[in-house]
Amino acid sequence: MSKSHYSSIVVLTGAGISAESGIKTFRDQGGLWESHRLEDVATPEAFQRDSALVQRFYNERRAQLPLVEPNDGHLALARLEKAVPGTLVITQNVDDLHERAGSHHLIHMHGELSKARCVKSGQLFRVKEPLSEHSLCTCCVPANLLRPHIVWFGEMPLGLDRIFHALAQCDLFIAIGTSGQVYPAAGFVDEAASQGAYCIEINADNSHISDRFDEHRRGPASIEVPKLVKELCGH
Ligand code: BV8
Repeated sequence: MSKSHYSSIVVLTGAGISAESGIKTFRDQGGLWESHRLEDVATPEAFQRDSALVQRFYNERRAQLPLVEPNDGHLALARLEKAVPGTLVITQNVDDLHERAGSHHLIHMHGELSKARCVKSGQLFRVKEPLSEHSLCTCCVPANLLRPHIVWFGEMPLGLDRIFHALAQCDLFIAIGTSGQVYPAAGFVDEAASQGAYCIEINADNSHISDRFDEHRRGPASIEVPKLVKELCGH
């Protein structure tokens, strides 16, 4: 197995890596935002205004998780982590396909569908049945509301200190299946490039940040990611 000459690899994934598993992206044809206005379901104000609608939006997406499987793109990234221990996957996705594929060095910077959070204590709970506007925590007395453990627009993404530390010292940055429209994730390539990392974009199409990359691999993630991983670690 050829040893990858990169020792510190940061991978940023977006909805495009889960598309071939059957999870809708946000901005492609028939994407999630077409059936829901962003402002109506993915902001704290939306949750204040109509928590039943927001809970329903996330219940719908959470219900998909047991019906979908990781694809060859997710599985290839898990192989890369085994071959190059200095690999970190940062995902904007809130599905559980990376962990189910076997990735361990993983940061869900926009939260996770499978978890709910106490609005007061911040404690996390695994979601076992659909949430409603009446769902309550078991960590407070009296109990407080549970919200989806999702980072909404205007909220602070998770793990940013670990993320910026990794970006500052990686020698390879790979973005997979992201349109580069949402910040601060869309700016990660600039952080990596500014300290000399080699930057590769894998996407079915052009993105808003394609011009920031040294190399582009146009095609579906389930084909292009295994190809790149094979070049990096021989299998
Ligand atoms: C923050 C969870 C401060 C929700 C998400 C004005 C007012 C208020 C805020 C802002 C503003 N202007 C800018 C902002 C900041 C804002 C922002 O960027 N807004 C955008 C819309 C302009 N960002 C925030 O509010 C963030 N917080 O800024 O806090 C701060 C700032 C700096 C430092 C610290 C703190 C919080 C953003 C998080 C929002 N939550 N998700 C949910 O999932 O319901 S974002 C949401 O979009 C998802 O996470 C999704 O992953 C993400 C990005 O979308 P993509 O993943 O890129 O998916 P998309 O559909 O767009 O693209 C799919 C791509 O895949 C395409 O390129 C397509 O070609 C490709 N593709 C498709 N199929 C395939 C494929 N590629 C390969 N193979 C295939 N088969």
